[in-house]
Amino acid sequence: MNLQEITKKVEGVARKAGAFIREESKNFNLNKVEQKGFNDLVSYVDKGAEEIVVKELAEIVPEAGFITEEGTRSDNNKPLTWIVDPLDGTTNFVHGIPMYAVSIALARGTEIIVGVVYEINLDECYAAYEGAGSTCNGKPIKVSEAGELENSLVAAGFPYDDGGKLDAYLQLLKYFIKNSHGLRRLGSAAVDLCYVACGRVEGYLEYNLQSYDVAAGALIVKQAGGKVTDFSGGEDFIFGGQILASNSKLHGALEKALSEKFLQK
Ligand code: 2AM
Ligand code: CA
Ligand code: CA
Repeated sequence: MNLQEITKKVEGVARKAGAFIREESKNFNLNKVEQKGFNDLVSYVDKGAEEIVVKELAEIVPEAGFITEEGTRSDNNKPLTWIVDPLDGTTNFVHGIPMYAVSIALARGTEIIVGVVYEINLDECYAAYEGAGSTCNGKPIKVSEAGELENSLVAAGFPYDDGGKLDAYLQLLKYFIKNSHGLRRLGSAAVDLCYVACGRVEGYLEYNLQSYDVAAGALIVKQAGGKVTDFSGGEDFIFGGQILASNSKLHGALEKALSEKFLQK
């Protein structure tokens, strides 16, 4: 099977897991959850979606290993590895905010060669494979053309483990609030990245993330003409826990702000 065929099949898998999550969201009730135990129900939906994904991916490329958030399968010493977050944006899901996604990537070594993100409630399936450009529901997408921070919208995540640098990070975010069209906190790293890819936002940054949060989305940004680095401009953004994604044109300005207001603090 070639990468194009694999990507098509992975889109089907993401949509299937997404349909399961969408169905579960209809029965979702915070009071009921508290009785059952908050984490149990969430992990039931996350794990249920992951089981669907893992079973189907294993049939598409049987020789590939897995890195998955819920640990349904873990086997990351193969030449090819599936990197899976079955539900990215769990806090949104729990609170009934309809922005969450299924994220699936295929890596060759540490290089991502296929990425699919399905934003469940908008029914938007983003996909890319090595060298082919990015699509949303089959149509080509491109990053935006804006080159100035003053004409840009920036998305950022707030770290759950701030590494003792939350004050510096908030100063950086304050700079973006004051000098751009605005700042957004969408709550799903996978969706943030796809919004850079399709031009809804010009830049996105977050730290203390895991590979399964960003692997698929990072390829989708790059194949849509964007740029993705770690906070220092390097390549360690899948496993390194820091990600800066942009439409390329804005990257320098974002990197400069990060360096001056965060890294040097
Ligand atoms: P998740 O929904 O799969 O947990 C939002 O800032 C991003 O951070 C999401 O992609 C989210 O992925 C991730 N994240 C990491 N740690 C988290 C936590 N403790 N609670 C919620 N989201 C977390
Ligand atoms: Ca995640
Ligand atoms: Ca998750």
